[in-house]
Amino acid sequence: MTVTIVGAQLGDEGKGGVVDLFGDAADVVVRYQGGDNAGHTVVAGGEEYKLSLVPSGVVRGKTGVLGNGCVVNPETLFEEVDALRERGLDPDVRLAKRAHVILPFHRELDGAEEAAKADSDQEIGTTGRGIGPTYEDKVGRRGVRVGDLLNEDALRERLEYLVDAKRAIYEDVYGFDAEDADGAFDFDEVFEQCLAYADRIREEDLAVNAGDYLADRIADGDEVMLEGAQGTSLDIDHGNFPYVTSSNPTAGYAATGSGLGPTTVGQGEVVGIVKGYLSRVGSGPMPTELDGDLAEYIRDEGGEYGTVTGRPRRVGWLDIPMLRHAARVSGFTGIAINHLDVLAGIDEVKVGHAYERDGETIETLPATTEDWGECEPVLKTFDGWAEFDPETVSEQGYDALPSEAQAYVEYVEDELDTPAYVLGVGPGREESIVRH
Ligand code: 2SA
Ligand code: MG
Repeated sequence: MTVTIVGAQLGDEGKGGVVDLFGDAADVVVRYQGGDNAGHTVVAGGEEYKLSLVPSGVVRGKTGVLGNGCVVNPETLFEEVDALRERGLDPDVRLAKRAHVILPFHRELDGAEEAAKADSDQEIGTTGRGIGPTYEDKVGRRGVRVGDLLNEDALRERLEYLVDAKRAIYEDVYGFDAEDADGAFDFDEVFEQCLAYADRIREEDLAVNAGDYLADRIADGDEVMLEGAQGTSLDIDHGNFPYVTSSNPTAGYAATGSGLGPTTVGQGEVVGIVKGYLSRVGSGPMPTELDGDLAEYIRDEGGEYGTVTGRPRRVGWLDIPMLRHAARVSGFTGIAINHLDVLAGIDEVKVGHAYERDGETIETLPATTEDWGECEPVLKTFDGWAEFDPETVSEQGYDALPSEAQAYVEYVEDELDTPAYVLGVGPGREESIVRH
């Protein structure tokens, strides 16, 4: 059996905590897309772990697999593994041979394109991790995969073309001087760097044929959790293009990006992770966006700062059309609603129940960002709930949650026609109500 965890909004819904919670039953936790642009915070045993690449389940002693759908910066991988070891853990991580490798020039190109677009206000606000340029090279059939690192001849051949091609873009298209890029566009340096990555991948026996590996683990009776990063509205197909990431966080890609079949993924649960309000780092429309004191209050209470980049996140009310879209695209079998504690103490809690555009009421997400940007939210108001003690509520369960918060939860369940399996009432993994 599998459980797939998908962000229902714009990332930072608290997926790490839910993965960690459900991860107890899993033996293997798989990332199927994205790279070190993710920021998963896991609190366990009073310790806080911030991970951007290693699947958060490894904190609990699970096998963590970076699937073929990921883009992997080996430097980040090794740093995170080392940091976990320093804290006394023994992380078991596997790396798909089919996953593409983020190389130093990918990061440079990410920054260069953002800088080029800044003049016309077109920048995406990427994490600068080289995610987009690496996926470009994957789709352009010129990237380097983990398996190529392990074959010196293949590697040399790939890099000879790739480094030159990328240098030309960096210099001729963006107008930068490659000499200033710390060797990122120097064939010899990149090649040496890749050989060093390969040495460590070999030494630690990290590389696997991930689809086969996972199928074998399932055949052995192991449970697999598929951990999505980012969120549905950042999906390259189903998000608000172009203000998206370059991969598919939605559930369909859990199959493609892991090498398991859609029937395998579909036999299991697909859990959409919802934050009780909305946050966004980076550009793009946000019809329910808040500003002023209330925004600041929620940002501070919720610790809404990027895990990877530290950027303050924009915040807003829950956007129900966005959630209806997410539930359909990924076929949620259940949801988790996090951060109910953050909203506690606010007099009136609102949600964007629908949108209005050109006098028309719209219940789901428009297909273009321009149309979405013209939407005004149709707000629905709920009575706020008082502060509560997360520990007591977690212990005593749903009935101990303030009735106003229950009404809020049940509204979301009704709108999405999906039960809430988990309610997050505090940052700790213990501070949640598990209902199913
Ligand atoms: P990229 O770097 O190419 O993937 O950026 C493209 C867009 O995707 C957004 N994005 C994210 N949004 C929220 N959280 C993300 N992860 C980190 C976190 C972000 C951080 O968990 O806090 O630390 O800043 C994430 N990753 C990508 C990004 O903002 C662009 O809008
Ligand atoms: Mg995050």
